[in-house]
Amino acid sequence: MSGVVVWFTGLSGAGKTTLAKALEVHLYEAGQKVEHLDGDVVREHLSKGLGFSREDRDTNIRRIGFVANLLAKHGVIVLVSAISPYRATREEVLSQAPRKLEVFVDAPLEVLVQRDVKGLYARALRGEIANFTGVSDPYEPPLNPDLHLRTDQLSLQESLDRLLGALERLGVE
Ligand code: GGZ
Repeated sequence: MSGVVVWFTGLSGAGKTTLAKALEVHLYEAGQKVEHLDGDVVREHLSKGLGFSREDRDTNIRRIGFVANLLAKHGVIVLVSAISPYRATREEVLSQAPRKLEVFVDAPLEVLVQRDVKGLYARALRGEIANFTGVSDPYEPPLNPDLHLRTDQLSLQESLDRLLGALERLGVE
């Protein structure tokens, strides 16, 4: 049985990494083969040296997509958490996945600015970070995601339940 690519897209601080980690633990404990590719982590290794221009972001996403699709072809459930701001690039890489779930991790910008766990929004709003997604760089939301999770309205457990339901509908128990 082929694996699945679960692709979490959304702004910085929306909850992509948190959700992917929670799902990873759950699936691992259920005995599934699971891998997590996180944008932040990939940028320290496979995508080291890339910046945040459109070209560099697309290169990053194509690299992540390439690895995710390879793993998924071998039966792994691959969880990707990356802003992946450009719709066409997401669609391009996901069109090559054997099975996929596109998950839009969403919260209003005001909430993200309030959360600002890493202080990045404050710095971006002061103009100290150029091309910051949602502030000074575009984010193109999915038009028809498989799941749309409003993390300012759902608990982590509620989001996890929806993810597990969507995986079940794909035949992953
Ligand atoms: C967006 C940035 C930027 C800019 C640094 N714009 O929330 P984080 O901090 O920990 O994760 C974000 C990460 C974005 O990497 P991705 O690989 O997910 O981006 S993309 O999919 O667009 O390639 C954020 C931090 O890097 N960060 N500068 N200018 N996020």
